[in-house]
Amino acid sequence: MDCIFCKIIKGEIPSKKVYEDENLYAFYDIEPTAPTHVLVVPKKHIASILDITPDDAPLMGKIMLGIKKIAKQLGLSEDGFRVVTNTGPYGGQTVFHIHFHILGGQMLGKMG
Ligand code: D5M
Repeated sequence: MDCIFCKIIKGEIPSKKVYEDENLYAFYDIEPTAPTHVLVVPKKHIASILDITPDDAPLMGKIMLGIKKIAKQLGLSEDGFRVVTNTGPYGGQTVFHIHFHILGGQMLGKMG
């Protein structure tokens, strides 16, 4: 499959890895929009939120627990951070492998 995040997970494209376990891979965003900007992706290829099935519910929980662990690892848990999943064209999604942006390291503005 021609998916850039699948290639990153497999190590075929280099990335700055932050965290990995059997289900998740996290790495620094190549185009950061905050002082700390990390992407958390499931190793399973799911294109977007619209493609999640009921079978993926346990995985979604593991992603949230992973985000908590990674945010702590990055030193973001005290001041807080933002988690964003862009979906489809209006959401600004550019990579169609579901991913969760962790944004932190400064006071973030309101979203619109
Ligand atoms: O977010 C897709 C994000 O993926 C965007 O912020 C850039 C980032 N990106 C794209 N290619 C790479 C590589 N090779 N390494 C790290 N980060 C990357 P979206 O929500 O789909 O717009």
